[in-house]
Amino acid sequence: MLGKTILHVDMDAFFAAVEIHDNPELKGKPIIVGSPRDKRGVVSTCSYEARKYGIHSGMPTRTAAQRCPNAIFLPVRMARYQSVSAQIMNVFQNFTPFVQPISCDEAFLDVTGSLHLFGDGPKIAKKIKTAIRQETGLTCSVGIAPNLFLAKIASDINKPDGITLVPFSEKQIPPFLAPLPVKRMWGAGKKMQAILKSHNIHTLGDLQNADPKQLTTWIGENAANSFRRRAFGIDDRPLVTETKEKSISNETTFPEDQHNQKPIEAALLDLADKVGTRLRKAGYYANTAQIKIRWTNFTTITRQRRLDPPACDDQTLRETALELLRKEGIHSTVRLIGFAVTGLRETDETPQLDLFQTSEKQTTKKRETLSRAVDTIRDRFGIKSIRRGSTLA
Ligand code: TTP
Ligand code: MG
Repeated sequence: MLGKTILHVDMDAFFAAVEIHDNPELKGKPIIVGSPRDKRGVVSTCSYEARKYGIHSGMPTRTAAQRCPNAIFLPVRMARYQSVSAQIMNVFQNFTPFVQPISCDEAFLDVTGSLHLFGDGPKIAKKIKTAIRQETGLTCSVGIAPNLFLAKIASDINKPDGITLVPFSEKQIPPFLAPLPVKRMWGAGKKMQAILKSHNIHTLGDLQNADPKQLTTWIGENAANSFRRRAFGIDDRPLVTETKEKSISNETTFPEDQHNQKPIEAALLDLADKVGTRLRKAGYYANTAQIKIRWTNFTTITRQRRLDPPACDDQTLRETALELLRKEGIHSTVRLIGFAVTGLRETDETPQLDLFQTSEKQTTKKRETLSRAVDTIRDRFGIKSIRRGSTLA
């Protein structure tokens, strides 16, 4: 089983669907959004009814008009589509902060950390579809997969208004991909497709079975390697979120999966210390502390808590880390443990608090002074020179 759950969400016939939503009389008709029918220019997109005539994005509108004389041509209203796009992106944020917008109507979502909140991939996909429909009146299609490439391929398979779940077991992925035509693959431009076709490679299955050496002589080493990897569904690119929130994290994988509380807690406290030292060196305070646990079956969870007031001292970080771990409980064997602080800021001032110095704030100030003293000693004598008893366990 593979570890991440990635969704690719893509709106159906986006510009055309917005036009139909705004003018329901257009429903069920061949709608073309783009240049006027008698001018030079191309189709931006068209409704699924128009696609039956072979019309598609990028086709000259004059050709489209010939293929479907009673199509309705509408101009592009970009401002309107952009405002719908913003609504969609907002919906995504309700399900995960890890969103990578690809264009105005599609995005990747890493929902791995949201599974415990909303259910498995297909459940989240349904919830997102419902939320988008409620918010915008429009439909979208969703691909669910363990990586970006597979999710993107999948969202296209049951379009429109569909959900496609890619198998998550490594064995089942190549047979799932095998029947798909090569053109479904990113980077397989017209020229590349023609070369592959001339060597009888039409599907991803053909690519899987192709002799790597021969493939290299046909399309070059780089393309051959990357196409083969993709044909087998391999893709380890990370999702790149647009607004990268500042965070500091550390994690550790146990040499052997752990079930005992003591060593797991000791490892977590070590991580909290390391993160704390880096946090203070960077000159930040954090308003959120987060633990990450990867269980033996590779499912990964995160649990977080707000730090109020924002803190950077070891004791607060250690206490919060332990509290989060104990609350979750070690109900399975642990493969990896991690600790992170997010919501970093340069000051611990909070508007409400600074009206009067609260006792919590005085406590964290004292702890901070102590932690900074420890940092000075560690800087001179090394990280192991000064440790708390519980970490030694
Ligand atoms: P797509 O998601 O590629 O297409 P679509 O949403 O219209 O249809 P599908 O159901 O197949 O996803 O593109 C999103 C929007 O981007 C599309 O509605 C119009 C615009 N667009 C162009 O303006 N020109 C183009 O060549 C393409 C491909 C899209
Ligand atoms: Mg689309």
